Amino acid sequence: MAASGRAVRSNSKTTGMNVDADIWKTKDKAPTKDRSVRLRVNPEQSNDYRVVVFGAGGVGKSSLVLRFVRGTFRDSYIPTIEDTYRQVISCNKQVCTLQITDTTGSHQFPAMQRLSISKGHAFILVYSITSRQSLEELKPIFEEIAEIKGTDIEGIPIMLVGNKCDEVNREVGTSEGAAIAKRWNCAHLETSAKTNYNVKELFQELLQLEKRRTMSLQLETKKTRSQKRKEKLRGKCSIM
Ligand SMILES: Nc1nc2c(ncn2[C@@H]2O[C@H](COP(=O)(O)OP(=O)(O)O)[C@@H](O)[C@H]2O)c(=O)[nH]1
Ligand SMILES: [Mg+2]
Repeated sequence: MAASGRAVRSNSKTTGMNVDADIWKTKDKAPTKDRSVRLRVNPEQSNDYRVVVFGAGGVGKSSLVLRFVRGTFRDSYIPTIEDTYRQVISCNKQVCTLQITDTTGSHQFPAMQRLSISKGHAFILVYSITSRQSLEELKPIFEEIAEIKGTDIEGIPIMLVGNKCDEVNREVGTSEGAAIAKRWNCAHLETSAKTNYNVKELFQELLQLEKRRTMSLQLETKKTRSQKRKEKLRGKCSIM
């Protein structure tokens, strides 16, 4: 199909009017060919930007996502299987969907994990500052991301996040988290989903790390008709 699509285009370019005449002759078949050309969509050109959140169970992945998407927080712990949330953002001055996938934990469902990594454009790796173990559990996840993405990893936004920084029983120092982030060549931030500390900043920074597209959480608002008219009138006025 694809090959025939290309052939149609290059023919019409090189032979011009004669090909058009041929199309009229084979009127019934031509539209089918044409449709196949238009339906081919490159997934990389789609308007979705996929962010995947990884980390051990209980570190606050779901809480961070829910705080960001809905502005809510709950004290109870409800284990997640996999949930995806969607937000409208601006990408290269166009409207785009930010897809946030909240995963189950560190190493359950390896096939799902590999699929999420292959599809993901950016990653948030969460540990709890109250658990050294949760930071250690991120190492195999980071290694798997590095393995699947290969040399592309350099351009992939990754944030290492120390959540629950409102807690007093700290096991991981801020500088320890920062040192690991430096080793993994990614950014580091401490957050609290509970007190809403650095949550929006986390997503903002992640989008800023993406250098292949220009992305922002703010949508550029379109001017209304009356705004445009007012501006036009203002431009016409002059001091007599
Ligand atoms: N103190 C504190 N508790 C939090 C924070 N974020 C999440 N929690 C609590 O940690 C538990 C696990 O949170 P959850 O988001 O379900 O963790 P997940 O398994 O990583 O998705 C819940 O009881 C939350 O209320 C935080 O920033 N500070
Ligand atoms: Mg969860």
